Amino acid sequence: MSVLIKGGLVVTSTGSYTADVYVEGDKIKQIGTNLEVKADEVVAAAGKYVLPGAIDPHTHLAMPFMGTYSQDDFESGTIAAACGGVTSVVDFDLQAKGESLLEAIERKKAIALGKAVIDFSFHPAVTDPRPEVIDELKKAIEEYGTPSFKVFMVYDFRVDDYTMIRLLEETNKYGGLVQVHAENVYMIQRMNEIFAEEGNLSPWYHAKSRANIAEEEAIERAGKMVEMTGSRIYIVHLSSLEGLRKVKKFRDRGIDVFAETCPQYLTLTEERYKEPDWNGAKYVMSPPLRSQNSLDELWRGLRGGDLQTVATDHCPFSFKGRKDMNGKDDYKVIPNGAPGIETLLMLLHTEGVVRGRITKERMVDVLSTGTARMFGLAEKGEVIVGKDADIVVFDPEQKFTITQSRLHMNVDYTPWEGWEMTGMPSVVYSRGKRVAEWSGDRMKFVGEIGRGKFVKREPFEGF
Ligand code: DUC
Ligand code: ZN
Ligand code: ZN
Repeated sequence: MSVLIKGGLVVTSTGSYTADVYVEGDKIKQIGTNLEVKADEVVAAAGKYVLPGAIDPHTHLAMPFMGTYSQDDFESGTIAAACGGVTSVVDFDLQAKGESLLEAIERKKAIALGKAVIDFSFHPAVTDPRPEVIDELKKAIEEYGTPSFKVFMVYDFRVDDYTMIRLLEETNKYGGLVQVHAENVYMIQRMNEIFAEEGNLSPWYHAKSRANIAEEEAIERAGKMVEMTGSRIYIVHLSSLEGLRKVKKFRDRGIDVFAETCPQYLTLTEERYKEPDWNGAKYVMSPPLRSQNSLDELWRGLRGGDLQTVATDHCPFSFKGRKDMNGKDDYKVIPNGAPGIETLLMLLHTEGVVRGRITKERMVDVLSTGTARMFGLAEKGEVIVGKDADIVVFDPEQKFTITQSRLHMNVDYTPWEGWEMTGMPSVVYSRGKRVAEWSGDRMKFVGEIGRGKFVKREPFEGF
């Protein structure tokens, strides 16, 4: 199978130029002007962008959480991803008690293989840090192809600071990267007690119980552990102005604190928690949505390079049946998470590029090229000869109104219902195969269930 994409604007993280892109099999084979090659499929791309497929390095597919499961599995979740222009996901793989990292990886692989429509990898999430698990990190980095490891500073499955220090030491030795959900669990616990005594239990108090200071403190502590060990760390879903200031402070001193943010923190504010009739529950995620000040500062951090990636934290629970499964009386029992895997690229383009907050080249960096480099996805993230043909032919003028019924995620709402988008994928390729295309007023999945493969990633090489 071969594809010739003719006359599009190839967007890279450092610049853009008009060219033809020729794909043969899984790979990008040639890039040039007026290429004289025959292809099975020819795409006229004048006026369109040729982008590397987005990589979502933060998803929770088919994950057990808060007494239920995140609702998208590897089939519905990756179909939605493909329809949004996401061509790889790196999903969190929560280690169960007593499991080795390899067992956790093989268990989740069995769940994903035969279902995923795009390529995938995993970040093992260390929840049971037995000495033999710490010893296993080297193998996970060098042999299993999973060089990044998630730890939580909150939730029942959190790790303590000693464990984080040990993980930082080991990953530093072998080329690994620790990713951290940074919130101070005791500050949150105390705020929960105070709000319970006051009878303040609506979704608004979810946000107030997980105040900016809880994120700020945890980042400070994590950063100090990095300073102590000389290692590096990646803060997932950074949400607050105060958290970003901490990240900057470390980075200005040459300490490798990297950070990701998510579309929800770049586009929505805590005002959403005030929506009536339990609607605020739709936005109950951790960390919570913040104020406009934080939102504005996150865009500046993205533009200036203090934030290196944008990911979704896709963890969907339907409004009816899941967000209310434990009643409507207490924010603490609402399953935490929101859908977003399908709306990543369109939101970054509309809210970022069209509104002049970032360039299209920076968008490519934070969604694809930088993400591939951060997480060792050596074959992904750039439209250059030799890489996997994970390509989005993107129409920067195409309008789309975000509407739940036109999306593919297995959930009954989207936080961006009614938002007007400018710029949508025309065609999406995953390793040279068409997986999604624009069709009338929405994206249509045209790929093959189960074609996605597990990708072994390379050790961290610096960023
Ligand atoms: N936060 C969420 O909102 N959902 C999944 C896990 C997390 O950390
Ligand atoms: Zn998290
Ligand atoms: Zn998450």
